[in-house]
Amino acid sequence: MSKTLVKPRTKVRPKTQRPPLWKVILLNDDYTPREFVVAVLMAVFRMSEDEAYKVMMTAHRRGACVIAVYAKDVADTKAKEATELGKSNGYPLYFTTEPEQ
Ligand code: TYC
Repeated sequence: MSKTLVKPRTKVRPKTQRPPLWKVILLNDDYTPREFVVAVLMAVFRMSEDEAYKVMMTAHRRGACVIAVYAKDVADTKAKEATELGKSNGYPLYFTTEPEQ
């Protein structure tokens, strides 16, 4: 009697867990110059000047603007770095983070 070998046709594909995303939020204030906010957005968040200007004006008009989403450690690091840039130049510019949804 011959034994039939049956090869499994399905592959086990473990689901890769995507890290939860965190938003970086820019808050408006009355003292930081507009050009400085634009420069920080370009330097830390790699925005074009046009993009940075639009984001800055949204925060200026509405009080806050979501800039981007990243993994938590990246979001925290960028928010801290951008806030520090303001602080070291004597401005109260502030970036915060919060989980998406
Ligand atoms: N409101 C500031 C001004 O009039 C400019 C500004 C915009 C500051 C956005 C912070 O997140 C900000 N000089």
